[in-house]
Amino acid sequence: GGSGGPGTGILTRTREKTKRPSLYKVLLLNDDYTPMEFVIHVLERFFQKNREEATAIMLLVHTRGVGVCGVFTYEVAETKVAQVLDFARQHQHPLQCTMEKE
Ligand code: TYC
Repeated sequence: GGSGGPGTGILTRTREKTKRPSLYKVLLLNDDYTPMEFVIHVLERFFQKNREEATAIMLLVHTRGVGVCGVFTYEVAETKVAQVLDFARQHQHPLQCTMEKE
């Protein structure tokens, strides 16, 4: 429905339909140098995966080249990517992480 701005005489349209936020997949990319154990640790630490889930995702990335760590709103996905890249650089691993609109 529409409503007027108070006392302005200007009519503005009020949108009542709830919009869901767009979601983004955070992806891990394979490389030849990052240790498997480090990737598992990243998945546990930043994506709340248990050891079994983390190992499965790591192996999928290792064999297929890319894999989904989780799905988040834009800001959360952006933060996760930055955290993973920072952490990998701190440990001098070339691990790559990116995001993609779902
Ligand atoms: N391919 C790496 C190795 O053999 C392991 C690895 C898995 C690296 C997943 C990155 O996103 C990755 N040590």
